Amino acid sequence: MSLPLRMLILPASLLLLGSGCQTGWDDRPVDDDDDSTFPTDDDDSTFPTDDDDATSDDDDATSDDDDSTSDDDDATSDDDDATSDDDDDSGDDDDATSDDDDATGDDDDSTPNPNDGDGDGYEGPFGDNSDCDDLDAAVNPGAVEDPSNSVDDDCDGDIDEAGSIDDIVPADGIAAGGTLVTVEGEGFLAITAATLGTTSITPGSVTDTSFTFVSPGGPVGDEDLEIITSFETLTFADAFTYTGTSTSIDSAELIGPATTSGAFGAAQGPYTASVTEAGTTGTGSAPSGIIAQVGYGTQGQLPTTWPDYFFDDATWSMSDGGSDVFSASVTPHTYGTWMVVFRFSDDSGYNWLYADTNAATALDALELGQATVTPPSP
Ligand SMILES: [Ca+2]
Ligand SMILES: [Ca+2]
Ligand SMILES: [Ca+2]
Ligand SMILES: [Ca+2]
Repeated sequence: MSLPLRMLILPASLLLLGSGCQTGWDDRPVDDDDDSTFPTDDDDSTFPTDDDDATSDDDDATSDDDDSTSDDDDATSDDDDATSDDDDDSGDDDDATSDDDDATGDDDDSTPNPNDGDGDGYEGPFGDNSDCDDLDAAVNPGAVEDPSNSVDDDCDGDIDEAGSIDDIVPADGIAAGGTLVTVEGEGFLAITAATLGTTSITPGSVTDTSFTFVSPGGPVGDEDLEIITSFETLTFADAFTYTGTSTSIDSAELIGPATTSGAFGAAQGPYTASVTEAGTTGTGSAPSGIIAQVGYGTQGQLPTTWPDYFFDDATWSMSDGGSDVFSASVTPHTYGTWMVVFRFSDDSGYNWLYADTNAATALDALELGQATVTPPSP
């Protein structure tokens, strides 16, 4: 009874195969082994090393990847094709060369750095010796110093050194905020929170010895900087001064020059400016209680509204009638054309009167000096 049933089924399956091959026998997918499991495996004996079917998997038992697509299909973890890229989906880099070929950014070849004994990414005494304990992965130059474990965790030569805030640059900025401030010290990798005054700030570009923040703005006056680390709280009193506009200085004017230029790193000027305050200036000696500074900032921006002007102290030159003249050079920190301005304070730097070339009118970007750092010749 079974024979007639098989004869009924066989013609039906042949019909099914034929329906997908409309141009005749020569154009059919090649099935060299002619077995019943076509097209999912290659088990012919004539050509054991080539994979005949149309699917992209490599079916034969040998470990080389035979098909023409660039992916490695077999189950073993080696990449069989001739190109140097690692084609399989697993995260390891299979070929024998020491480079990592896959598209992800991780280095996943299996060859460990023989000079990094504890695998923390820093080499010990047989390498560049940057790891001061190549048997302890928790100790390396990128680690955070724990001040309580009697270990030099960060390999800087000091054991259990406490954190510190040593310097803040610049130490003042406009009350509106926005000034990019750099803090220098130690132990900053362990920061968990920071505040300027009562306002929290977000440390950026954090290293063990420095971080930056953007001043959030506040009332004219001094603010403390406080940082909380995993181990301690560090406070720098009166770290940053929010500045305002002086109303007690009578007048100030930029004398000149209108423009200067120079190579990178060269001092430009000197620029000079005068300041007048009845009863204080014009005595023939440096006026008591007056601070003078020269600064530079972004082209077209005023120091009263633009947070990133860079100021340095100016020196008294002479009295001129009822006024005093100060002078200073500027050395912009990078290429480009910069606005140059003077400013004067008679209250220890809290409020400033800014000087352009026309004291009779409001501060104007068109009446500031211009210092250009010329690009290097090609
Ligand atoms: Ca190491
Ligand atoms: Ca180590
Ligand atoms: Ca240390
Ligand atoms: Ca320690």
